[in-house]
Amino acid sequence: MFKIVIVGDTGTGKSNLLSRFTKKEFHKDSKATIGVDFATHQIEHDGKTIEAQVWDTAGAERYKAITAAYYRGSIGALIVYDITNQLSFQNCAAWLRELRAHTDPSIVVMLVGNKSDLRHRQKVDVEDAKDFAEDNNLAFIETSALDATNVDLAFETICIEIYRIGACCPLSTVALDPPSTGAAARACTCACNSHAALMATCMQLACNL
Ligand SMILES: Nc1nc2c(ncn2[C@@H]2O[C@H](COP(=O)(O)OP(=O)(O)O)[C@@H](O)[C@H]2O)c(=O)[nH]1
Ligand SMILES: [Mg+2]
Repeated sequence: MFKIVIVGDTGTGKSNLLSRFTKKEFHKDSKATIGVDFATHQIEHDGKTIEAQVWDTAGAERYKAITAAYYRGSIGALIVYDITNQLSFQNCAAWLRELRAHTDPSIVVMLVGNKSDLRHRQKVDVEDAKDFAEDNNLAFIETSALDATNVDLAFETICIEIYRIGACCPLSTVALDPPSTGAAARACTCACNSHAALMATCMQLACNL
Protein backbone atom coordinates (compact mmCIF):
# COMPACT_ATOMS: atom_id res chain seq x y z
CA MET A 1 0.00 0.00 0.00
CA PHE A 2 1.46 3.34 -1.09
CA LYS A 3 0.15 6.42 0.69
CA ILE A 4 0.08 9.41 -1.64
CA VAL A 5 -1.03 12.87 -0.52
CA ILE A 6 -2.40 15.66 -2.69
CA VAL A 7 -1.67 19.27 -1.75
CA GLY A 8 -2.13 22.63 -3.45
CA ASP A 9 -4.36 25.68 -3.32
CA THR A 10 -8.13 25.48 -3.11
CA GLY A 11 -9.81 25.22 -6.48
CA THR A 12 -6.86 23.74 -8.37
CA GLY A 13 -8.72 20.46 -8.90
CA LYS A 14 -7.26 18.16 -6.24
CA SER A 15 -10.54 16.48 -5.33
CA ASN A 16 -11.41 16.00 -8.98
CA LEU A 17 -8.01 14.48 -9.76
CA LEU A 18 -8.69 11.98 -6.99
CA SER A 19 -12.22 11.18 -8.16
CA ARG A 20 -11.08 10.98 -11.78
CA PHE A 21 -8.31 8.50 -10.85
CA THR A 22 -10.25 6.34 -8.43
CA LYS A 23 -13.82 6.57 -9.75
CA LYS A 24 -13.51 7.93 -13.31
CA GLU A 25 -15.74 10.77 -12.19
CA PHE A 26 -15.63 14.55 -12.61
CA HIS A 27 -17.72 17.04 -10.66
CA LYS A 28 -18.43 20.51 -11.97
CA ASP A 29 -19.58 21.59 -8.54
CA SER A 30 -16.54 21.34 -6.29
CA LYS A 31 -18.64 21.15 -3.13
CA ALA A 32 -19.79 17.71 -4.21
CA THR A 33 -16.28 16.36 -3.82
CA ILE A 34 -15.52 17.75 -0.39
CA GLY A 35 -15.54 15.33 2.47
CA VAL A 36 -13.55 12.39 1.12
CA ASP A 37 -10.46 11.75 3.19
CA PHE A 38 -8.86 9.21 0.90
CA ALA A 39 -9.62 6.68 -1.80
CA THR A 40 -7.73 3.63 -2.96
CA HIS A 41 -7.04 2.39 -6.42
CA GLN A 42 -5.02 -0.53 -7.74
CA ILE A 43 -2.59 -0.43 -10.61
CA GLU A 44 -0.79 -3.31 -12.30
CA HIS A 45 2.95 -3.04 -12.80
CA ASP A 46 5.69 -5.58 -13.44
CA GLY A 47 3.23 -8.42 -12.89
CA LYS A 48 2.31 -7.05 -9.47
CA THR A 49 -0.67 -5.19 -8.07
CA ILE A 50 0.19 -1.93 -6.37
CA GLU A 51 -2.48 -0.37 -4.18
CA ALA A 52 -2.35 3.40 -4.02
CA GLN A 53 -4.09 5.06 -1.09
CA VAL A 54 -4.55 8.66 -2.18
CA TRP A 55 -5.35 11.32 0.42
CA ASP A 56 -7.26 14.51 -0.30
CA THR A 57 -7.20 17.61 1.89
CA ALA A 58 -11.00 17.59 1.68
CA GLY A 59 -11.14 21.38 1.81
CA ALA A 60 -8.87 21.75 4.84
CA GLU A 61 -6.33 23.76 2.82
CA ARG A 62 -8.69 26.73 3.01
CA TYR A 63 -8.15 27.03 6.72
CA LYS A 64 -4.48 26.01 6.84
CA ALA A 65 -5.81 23.12 8.86
CA ILE A 66 -3.76 20.33 7.35
CA THR A 67 -2.17 18.44 10.19
CA ALA A 68 0.96 16.35 10.49
CA ALA A 69 -1.27 13.28 10.53
CA TYR A 70 -2.27 14.01 6.95
CA TYR A 71 1.32 13.67 5.80
CA ARG A 72 2.35 10.81 8.07
CA GLY A 73 3.53 7.71 6.26
CA SER A 74 3.19 9.20 2.79
CA ILE A 75 5.75 8.05 0.24
CA GLY A 76 4.40 10.01 -2.71
CA ALA A 77 2.87 13.44 -3.20
CA LEU A 78 1.20 15.58 -5.83
CA ILE A 79 1.55 19.36 -5.61
CA VAL A 80 -1.27 20.70 -7.75
CA TYR A 81 -1.64 24.13 -9.34
CA ASP A 82 -4.18 25.44 -11.86
CA ILE A 83 -2.55 26.41 -15.17
CA THR A 84 -4.97 29.37 -15.44
CA ASN A 85 -4.06 30.69 -11.99
CA GLN A 86 -0.56 32.13 -11.55
CA LEU A 87 -0.92 32.53 -7.79
CA SER A 88 -1.69 28.85 -7.37
CA PHE A 89 1.64 28.13 -9.10
CA GLN A 90 3.57 30.64 -6.98
CA ASN A 91 2.18 28.99 -3.86
CA CYS A 92 3.67 25.64 -4.88
CA ALA A 93 6.95 26.68 -3.25
CA ALA A 94 5.15 27.05 0.08
CA TRP A 95 3.37 23.73 -0.41
CA LEU A 96 6.72 22.08 -1.13
CA ARG A 97 8.19 23.55 2.08
CA GLU A 98 5.17 22.28 4.01
CA LEU A 99 5.63 18.84 2.46
CA ARG A 100 9.37 18.77 3.20
CA ALA A 101 8.72 19.77 6.80
CA HIS A 102 6.37 16.85 7.35
CA THR A 103 7.64 14.01 5.20
CA ASP A 104 10.67 11.84 4.65
CA PRO A 105 13.26 13.30 2.23
CA SER A 106 12.87 10.25 0.00
CA ILE A 107 9.21 10.99 -0.83
CA VAL A 108 8.48 10.98 -4.57
CA VAL A 109 6.94 14.34 -5.47
CA MET A 110 5.24 15.35 -8.69
CA LEU A 111 4.31 18.89 -9.68
CA VAL A 112 0.94 18.80 -11.44
CA GLY A 113 -0.39 21.62 -13.62
CA ASN A 114 -4.10 20.82 -13.77
CA LYS A 115 -6.89 22.10 -16.09
CA SER A 116 -4.89 21.59 -19.29
CA ASP A 117 -8.23 21.61 -21.14
CA LEU A 118 -8.27 25.38 -20.50
CA ARG A 119 -5.19 25.92 -22.67
CA HIS A 120 -6.65 29.14 -24.12
CA ARG A 121 -6.68 30.66 -20.62
CA GLN A 122 -3.25 29.37 -19.60
CA LYS A 123 -1.34 31.81 -17.36
CA VAL A 124 1.43 29.58 -16.06
CA ASP A 125 4.25 29.12 -18.55
CA VAL A 126 5.10 25.44 -18.94
CA GLU A 127 8.80 26.32 -19.01
CA ASP A 128 8.55 28.08 -15.63
CA ALA A 129 6.87 25.01 -14.19
CA LYS A 130 9.51 22.72 -15.66
CA ASP A 131 12.29 24.91 -14.24
CA PHE A 132 10.71 24.90 -10.78
CA ALA A 133 10.32 21.12 -10.95
CA GLU A 134 13.91 20.61 -12.10
CA ASP A 135 15.36 22.96 -9.46
CA ASN A 136 13.52 21.04 -6.75
CA ASN A 137 13.97 17.55 -8.11
CA LEU A 138 10.27 16.98 -8.81
CA ALA A 139 8.59 15.16 -11.63
CA PHE A 140 6.28 17.35 -13.69
CA ILE A 141 3.10 16.78 -15.68
CA GLU A 142 0.09 18.73 -16.95
CA THR A 143 -3.29 17.07 -16.46
CA SER A 144 -6.99 17.60 -16.94
CA ALA A 145 -9.36 16.07 -14.44
CA LEU A 146 -12.16 17.24 -16.74
CA ASP A 147 -11.15 15.37 -19.91
CA ALA A 148 -8.94 12.83 -18.06
CA THR A 149 -5.72 13.73 -19.89
CA ASN A 150 -2.67 12.35 -18.06
CA VAL A 151 -4.51 11.72 -14.78
CA ASP A 152 -3.91 7.97 -14.64
CA LEU A 153 -0.41 8.57 -15.98
CA ALA A 154 0.41 11.00 -13.16
CA PHE A 155 -0.61 8.58 -10.40
CA GLU A 156 0.87 5.57 -12.16
CA THR A 157 4.19 7.34 -12.69
CA ILE A 158 4.42 8.13 -8.99
CA CYS A 159 3.55 4.56 -8.00
CA ILE A 160 6.02 3.07 -10.46
CA GLU A 161 8.77 5.42 -9.30
CA ILE A 162 8.13 4.50 -5.66
CA TYR A 163 8.11 0.85 -6.64
CA ARG A 164 11.26 1.25 -8.72
CA ILE A 165 13.20 2.86 -5.90
CA GLY A 166 11.91 0.34 -3.40
CA ALA A 167 12.37 -2.56 -5.76
CA CYS A 168 16.13 -2.16 -5.48
CA CYS A 169 15.71 -3.36 -1.95
CA PRO A 170 14.25 -6.86 -1.67
CA LEU A 171 12.35 -7.30 1.56
CA SER A 172 14.57 -10.18 2.54
CA THR A 173 17.49 -7.81 3.00
CA VAL A 174 15.63 -5.50 5.33
CA ALA A 175 15.33 -6.18 9.03
CA LEU A 176 11.70 -5.67 9.95
CA ASP A 177 12.16 -5.87 13.67
CA PRO A 178 11.98 -3.27 15.01
CA PRO A 179 10.22 -1.57 12.09
CA SER A 180 10.76 2.06 11.18
CA THR A 181 13.90 2.58 13.20
CA GLY A 182 17.49 3.16 12.18
CA ALA A 183 18.17 -0.51 12.73
CA ALA A 184 16.16 -1.41 9.65
CA ALA A 185 18.17 1.00 7.54
CA ARG A 186 21.49 -0.30 8.78
CA ALA A 187 20.43 -3.84 8.05
CA CYS A 188 19.59 -3.01 4.47
CA THR A 189 22.34 -4.63 2.45
CA CYS A 190 21.27 -3.87 -1.10
CA ALA A 191 22.96 -1.53 -3.55
CA CYS A 192 21.02 1.45 -2.28
CA ASN A 193 23.00 1.24 0.98
CA SER A 194 25.08 4.23 0.04
CA HIS A 195 22.09 6.50 -0.45
CA ALA A 196 20.46 7.66 2.72
CA ALA A 197 17.31 8.87 0.97
CA LEU A 198 16.78 5.63 -0.90
CA MET A 199 17.40 3.66 2.24
CA ALA A 200 14.71 5.62 4.00
CA THR A 201 12.30 4.69 1.23
CA CYS A 202 13.30 1.07 1.55
CA MET A 203 12.48 1.23 5.23
CA GLN A 204 9.15 2.81 4.57
CA LEU A 205 8.27 0.29 1.93
CA ALA A 206 9.25 -2.53 4.22
CA CYS A 207 7.15 -1.13 7.01
CA ASN A 208 4.15 -0.50 4.81
CA LEU A 209 4.10 -3.90 3.15
N1 LIG B 1 -11.81 23.00 -16.69
C1 LIG B 1 -11.44 22.27 -15.64
N2 LIG B 1 -12.00 22.45 -14.44
C2 LIG B 1 -11.58 21.67 -13.41
C3 LIG B 1 -10.57 20.67 -13.56
N3 LIG B 1 -10.37 20.10 -12.35
C4 LIG B 1 -11.22 20.69 -11.50
N4 LIG B 1 -11.95 21.64 -12.12
C5 LIG B 1 -12.98 22.52 -11.53
O1 LIG B 1 -12.34 23.38 -10.62
C6 LIG B 1 -13.14 23.55 -9.44
C7 LIG B 1 -12.36 23.09 -8.21
O2 LIG B 1 -12.14 21.69 -8.29
P1 LIG B 1 -11.85 20.82 -7.00
O3 LIG B 1 -11.52 19.44 -7.45
O4 LIG B 1 -12.94 20.95 -6.00
O5 LIG B 1 -10.56 21.58 -6.44
P2 LIG B 1 -9.83 21.44 -5.01
O6 LIG B 1 -10.33 22.59 -4.19
O7 LIG B 1 -8.37 21.59 -5.30
O8 LIG B 1 -10.19 20.11 -4.46
C8 LIG B 1 -14.42 22.75 -9.69
O9 LIG B 1 -15.40 23.62 -10.18
C9 LIG B 1 -14.02 21.74 -10.73
O10 LIG B 1 -15.11 21.36 -11.52
C10 LIG B 1 -9.99 20.50 -14.86
O11 LIG B 1 -9.11 19.67 -15.11
N5 LIG B 1 -10.46 21.32 -15.86
MG1 LIG C 1 -11.01 19.62 -2.65
